[in-house]
Amino acid sequence: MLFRTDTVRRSVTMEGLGSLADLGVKLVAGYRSVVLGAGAVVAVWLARKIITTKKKQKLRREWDSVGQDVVLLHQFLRGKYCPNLSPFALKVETFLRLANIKYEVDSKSPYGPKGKCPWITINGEDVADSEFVLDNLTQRFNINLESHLSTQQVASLEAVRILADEHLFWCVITWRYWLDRCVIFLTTQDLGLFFNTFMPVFMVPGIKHRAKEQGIGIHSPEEIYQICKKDCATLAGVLGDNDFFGGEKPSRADCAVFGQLAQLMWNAPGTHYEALLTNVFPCLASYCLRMKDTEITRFNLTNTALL
Ligand SMILES: N[C@@H](CCC(=O)N[C@@H](CS)C(=O)NCC(=O)O)C(=O)O
Repeated sequence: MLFRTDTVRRSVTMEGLGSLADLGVKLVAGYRSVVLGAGAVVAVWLARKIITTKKKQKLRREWDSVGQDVVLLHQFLRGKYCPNLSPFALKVETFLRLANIKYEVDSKSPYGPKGKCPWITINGEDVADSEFVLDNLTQRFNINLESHLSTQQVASLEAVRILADEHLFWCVITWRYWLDRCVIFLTTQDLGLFFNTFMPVFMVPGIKHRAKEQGIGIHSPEEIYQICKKDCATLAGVLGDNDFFGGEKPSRADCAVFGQLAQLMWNAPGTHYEALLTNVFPCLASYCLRMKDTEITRFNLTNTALL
């Protein structure tokens, strides 16, 4: 009995030791694979970090190579009929031309530090948001496109600029990307098969969501059109008999208004939105052509509307 009990006890102890050893082996193996897995994750993360840093350094060298006091304007690719699908990019480019500032265009990195297009690099400094860009350049190059205007006129033009940049803009993009599902817009660009196919897939829900958040998206398509029409009526009223919003010469506000109106004039062909300029408020269509002929020539477009 004693012998048997002893054997059983011993075999129980041996078994216990065996499974403990198994457990230990399993733990070590598990620990090893966790360490290996974590190591792999860190290695991939590091490799990505190094590649991105190297890429950024290469881009930075490219951006800096444009030279001292030359603006590098980061924006989307040229359109077929209008220099840019972004009204804010066209605003900045118009300003650069009006102010006679040397610049080059980069379309490889259109989204800047604030995640929006356009932005600029000048003398190694990045500036994002069209208004901050214009402020920066105005100060840096001592530009004054408003020397012929009174303080009151400049203030009124700022209100006009806000109407264009912050209100008319929403009508245009809500119609372009959500209501029209990018259809007409894509005919005005050379974006290639991928974007032609997938742009509506992400833009329609994306802009619908943003338009609802902003407020314009709660209205019906007809109401949105009427809001756009009222904006155009206001702009036509402010323009009156003048050649430009700045009077006899284009001012800083003209850059913004032109950027927005150009989207209706050249990026909505054959639509009731284009007709707002060409039929309903022809003074705005003439204004766009005048702006184009004044400073916005010689763009390298694939079509001829702005050549
Ligand atoms: N307030 C900005 C607006 C710029 C802006 O909204 N850009 C649009 C293109 S027209 C953009 O980058 N959208 C991309 C996004 O919002 O994700 C400016 O004046 O530059």
